[in-house]
Amino acid sequence: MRINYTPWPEKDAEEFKSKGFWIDKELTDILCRQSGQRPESPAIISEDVTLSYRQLESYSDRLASYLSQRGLEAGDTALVQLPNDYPFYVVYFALLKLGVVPVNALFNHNKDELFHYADQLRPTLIIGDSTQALFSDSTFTDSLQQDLDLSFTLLIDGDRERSLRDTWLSDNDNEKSFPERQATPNEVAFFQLSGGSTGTPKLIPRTHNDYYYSIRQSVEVCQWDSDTRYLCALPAAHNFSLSSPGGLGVLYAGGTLILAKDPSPSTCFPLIEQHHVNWTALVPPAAILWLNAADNKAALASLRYLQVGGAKLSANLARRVEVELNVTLQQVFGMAEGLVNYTRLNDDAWTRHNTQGRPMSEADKVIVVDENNQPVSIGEEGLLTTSGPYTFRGYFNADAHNSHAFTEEGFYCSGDRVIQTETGHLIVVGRDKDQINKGGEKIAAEEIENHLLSHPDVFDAAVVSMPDDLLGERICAFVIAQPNGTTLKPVTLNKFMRGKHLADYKYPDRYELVDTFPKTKVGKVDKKSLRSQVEEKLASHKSSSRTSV
Ligand code: AMP
Ligand code: DBH
Repeated sequence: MRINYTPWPEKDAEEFKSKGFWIDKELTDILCRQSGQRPESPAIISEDVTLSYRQLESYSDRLASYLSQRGLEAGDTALVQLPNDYPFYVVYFALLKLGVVPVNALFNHNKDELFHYADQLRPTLIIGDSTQALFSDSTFTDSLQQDLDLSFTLLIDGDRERSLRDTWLSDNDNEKSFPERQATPNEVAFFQLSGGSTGTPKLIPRTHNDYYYSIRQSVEVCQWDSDTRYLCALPAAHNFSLSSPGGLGVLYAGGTLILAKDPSPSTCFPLIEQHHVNWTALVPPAAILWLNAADNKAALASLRYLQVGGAKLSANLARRVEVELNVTLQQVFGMAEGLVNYTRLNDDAWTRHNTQGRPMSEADKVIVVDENNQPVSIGEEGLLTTSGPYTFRGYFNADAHNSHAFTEEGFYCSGDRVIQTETGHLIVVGRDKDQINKGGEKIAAEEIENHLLSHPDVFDAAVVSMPDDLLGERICAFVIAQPNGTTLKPVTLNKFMRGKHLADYKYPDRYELVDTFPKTKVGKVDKKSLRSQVEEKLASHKSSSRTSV
């Protein structure tokens, strides 16, 4: 099956090739070049396992051969959910080698998200990890298979079927017995996930050519090489930690990728010390936890650069990160849809602390526009629109949404409110999309509202962000009960929502039961006003608890 996606116009594609942005190679080239150049160098360290480039290549060959024997072939799709452990990359490369196109769910995604992805992609194959809650009991995968009429599920350490780990650990003379196929660098390599702002999570088709360019260019901007020792503490599948430059960037550069199960100081500090990590990436709340782990900073002696992105970092925290952790900060403002901005390693302190970086490529086009799609001046606030050699042209199977996610010129409207400086750096000042950014985790308000509306006693629901010292934002759900819905209480709603099996970060942190919603002039729910309402409540609560102490 050929996966349907919106390609770049022929003219643009030709330009990207002639300028050397697209090199007509598949992402498997990342591993192939290094397993040739430095076969015995350590590629991945995860707990007590160290894989060399040669091993990573041969493990993924063996897995690809096994999957091919089981009937998988180019054009099939897969739903994968794996934690931060080396099998994530073995599976990633094995599927690329076969031309099987996966979506990699984040490991905090729950049943609801996985059902949605599977529903959209109709995967031939599901791969999970039996040590993770969802895949530890077979009822979930059985129901997924039955409901969606999917083929089969494989587990890293399964007992029901041959465990996947055995396929690559067994000494197999016939390591590479899957069909050679013609490279298709303009086709979709895998689907990235969007935080989204609509009712259903959206899938982002990423082609070999575009994604490979974003990785190579990221490596260039960050000046990574074989001495880079990068700690991946955010979920491996996230666009930030996969490609900015992330796990794939280290492998491209020939460095060493060290995997952490989570970004807490207690997990990461010993790994940094033990493996002489010199780069890592965090979201702002994790950076705050690192700042607070004051007693153990000697462990960070080898760390030179700390990337922070996914959500806005305040200038004050930016300064503290550099001073207190003794690192150079790199702000990263990216999106799974494409465009990634970095502060440069030699940017001055003001730029590093106050901006979210500038586009990584000379070929990125960024136009900041007003509500009528007219460009605003440098220094003025507006909406970010962008196009370029690694910014996608359409969500998968979402024509209606695509028709307003892009301008007529094919620029993606990211929904971010930004100011562009004289130097081309961007300062993120707000958001025009109906989304909550809870410390880097994006939540589409509409998705949560739809779940609330399915409660029989809920008449209407409006979900907005509320400020939070650690996470930046949390979720507040304003709810109007049905006229006769007498017993509606926050605890009831909370219990009801938990039954929806959503990713943990999506549950509202606060419920406000109200009689009406404020409306804008055109009769829409005035979310700005709801945000101020809850903000005021929180502020007065804070000051009253302060006076009562
Ligand atoms: P997604 O589309 O789910 O990949 O999320 C990308 C969005 O995350 C961007 O459009 C921004 O809204 C937000 N984001 C990412 N990095 C930053 C950052 N450094 N500062 C502020 N917002 C960010
Ligand atoms: O938040 C993001 O999606 C993000 C942040 C930093 C991203 O996709 C990226 C870098 O590539």
